[in-house]
Amino acid sequence: MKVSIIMGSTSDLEIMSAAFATLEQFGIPYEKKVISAHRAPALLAEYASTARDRGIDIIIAGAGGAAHLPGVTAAYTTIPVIGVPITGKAFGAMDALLSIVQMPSGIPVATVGANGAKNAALLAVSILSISNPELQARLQEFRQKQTEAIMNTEI
Ligand code: RP5
Repeated sequence: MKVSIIMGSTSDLEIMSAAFATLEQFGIPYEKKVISAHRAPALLAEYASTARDRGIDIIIAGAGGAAHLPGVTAAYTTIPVIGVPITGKAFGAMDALLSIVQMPSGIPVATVGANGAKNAALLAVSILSISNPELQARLQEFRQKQTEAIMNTEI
């Protein structure tokens, strides 16, 4: 069981580090890498097409702007890809959001909200928990604590 977290640039690192923290919280091993679909297309093709054989179960891909990283990644592998639209300089996160969520038919990318790296990791945990009762219990416990935190909140 292993997750891959990739991003288009080191400028995405701050946002994407929320995914590292969440996977660590659940004790899920992950690898992380900066790979650009347009600056290093051959590297991405090699990385994504060998991901399954390297033991990766899910790829989380964060990118801003034209944000083709998650889509190109998904085209090179049949393991689930979760896309994280990152806020850019010109249009907020709308350009990244639309280019990730609007994948043409045949190659899906599960898309979370703008800068939603934590939710991407939680979705990965949820998918992995389908065949992992221990992880299922940890996720249930996380939800319970979250609920209690709300219930105990006083303002
Ligand atoms: C995308 O372009 C990256 O994912 C990043 O969000 C955006 C800007 O990249 P830099 O110009 O900061 O490297 O490829």
